[in-house]
Amino acid sequence: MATEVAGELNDALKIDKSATPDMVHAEQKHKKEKKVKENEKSKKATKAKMEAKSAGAKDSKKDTGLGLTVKKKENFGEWYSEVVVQAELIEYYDISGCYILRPWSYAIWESIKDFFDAEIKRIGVENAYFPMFVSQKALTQEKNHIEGFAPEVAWVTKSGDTELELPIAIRPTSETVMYPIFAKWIRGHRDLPLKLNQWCNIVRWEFKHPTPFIRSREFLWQEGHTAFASKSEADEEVLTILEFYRRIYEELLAVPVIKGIKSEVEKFAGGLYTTTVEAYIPTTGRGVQGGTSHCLGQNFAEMFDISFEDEKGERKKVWQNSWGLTTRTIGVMVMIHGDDKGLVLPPRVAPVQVIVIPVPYKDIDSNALFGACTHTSELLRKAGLRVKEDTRDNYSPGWKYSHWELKGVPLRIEIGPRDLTNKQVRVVRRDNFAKEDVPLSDLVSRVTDLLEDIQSSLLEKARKERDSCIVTVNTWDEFVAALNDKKMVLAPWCNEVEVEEDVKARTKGENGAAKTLCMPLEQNDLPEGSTCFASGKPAKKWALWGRSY
Ligand code: 87F
Repeated sequence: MATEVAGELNDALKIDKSATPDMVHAEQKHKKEKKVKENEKSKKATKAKMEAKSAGAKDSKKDTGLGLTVKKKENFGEWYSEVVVQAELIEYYDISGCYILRPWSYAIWESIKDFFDAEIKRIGVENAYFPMFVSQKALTQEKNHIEGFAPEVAWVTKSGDTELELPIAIRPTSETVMYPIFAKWIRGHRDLPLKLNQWCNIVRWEFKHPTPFIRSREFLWQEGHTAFASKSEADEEVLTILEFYRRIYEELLAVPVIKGIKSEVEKFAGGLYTTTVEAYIPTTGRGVQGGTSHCLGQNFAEMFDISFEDEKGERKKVWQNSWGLTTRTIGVMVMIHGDDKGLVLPPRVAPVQVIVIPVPYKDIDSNALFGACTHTSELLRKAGLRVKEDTRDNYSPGWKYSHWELKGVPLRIEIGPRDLTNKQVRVVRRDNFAKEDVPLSDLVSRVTDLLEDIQSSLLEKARKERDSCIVTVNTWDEFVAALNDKKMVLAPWCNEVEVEEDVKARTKGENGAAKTLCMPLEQNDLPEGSTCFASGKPAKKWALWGRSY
């Protein structure tokens, strides 16, 4: 199985020989220069947005916290900014591109972390922590790797008023931090495989417009770095990790993704090949890279002299992988499931799965009501659910409904005097607002079922919508039409660097150019004689194209 898939990866890599590293790097350099130019434009837009935001903060709707002032479909950018703040995921900060992750979003990150951490430990990966500072020498050791990214590296140049003798970089990723140490630790075949992961923050001084979770200058991630004696072991791990990433999106966040291989233009330049999970935001029609799992080949082993003595006493270079998943996951989930009332959280990652709200009526005995709320939440908590009671007496039940809807809690339980009499509770779903009365005797099993149903119907709904936005085309005209219709486009492709560059140039507009998102691992048959939609040359693969974040 592993070799079959590795063969598949290799096939995808059989691309035109004209894709020299120089060309790829020239393209990346061009990309960065363009970004720098965009900087000024983007700064102005941010300022205007922040001003609008503070003006908006004064209006009464926001003061009372009673909901969003914009609709998702009408102004997606504004809607997103409002949701992340009002749902208490994010607090803004006075450095552009840096955001505070509040407990509500940090808890979601912890769910992702708990899942992934357990899975990688099962396959023998160990956690470690390496410093956040990189010497200039180490950072620039592997030139291919850093060249295109150089403008995004942040440097420490001073301590107090004194210039440092040599500037020190803040890690934008840790290949160059870890690999000199790998060279020291790996001596013989018994030191392999070496499989390390770290949970940390990194800094990339992006010049594109920042967006909470999706593109920020500092973010949290995990980065895995592994070294093997053989390529086949490395190939196999690349796909194992990619499958964990797919499961994080689909099973935890209820976000459908497509697994694939990046084109030569889009892959990590320092590596051999890059695999990815790609998500799609229907409201903007943009693809979004969800996480990448790279086979680095022996490139870094060469540069950092990471070698081992094999069983025959011969010196060999190691085969390496690196893989990363960031807090962008949270932004993708918000964009896909959120609605005009705010966040919609999949139960598996919701910090609170059930909110219990007492609904007092006139001068009814509120002790009995509060007692019923406590009893209800204890029953559910004992069943392992995350439950909270909102018994604050300075807010009305209606205000609380809106508040917890805004925060995306999957289920709300309302308990009023009539429910006390009938030994039942009223349960309301966040995803479709369906209401039902549940007898206390059925509480745990019904609530558990409902949470599972919400989890699966969020994924199903998102998948249906995503699938309806994938258009298969064969010609350039069909391609352009689908792209302008905010679709992702599946097209037969010759897999040539110049052709991807040409498609980018021809689709460049206000909304950014189209690029390949990936070549899906699951490939439909390419009929005999299929030609590339863009070049007319023989097609080698189905590629997924789109505009992206
Ligand atoms: C920005 C500045 C400097 C991305 C950068 O994807 C260097 C880089 O190397 C850089 N932005 N990258 C590629 C990161 C590759 C790889 N690293 C480990 C991952 C996953 C985790």
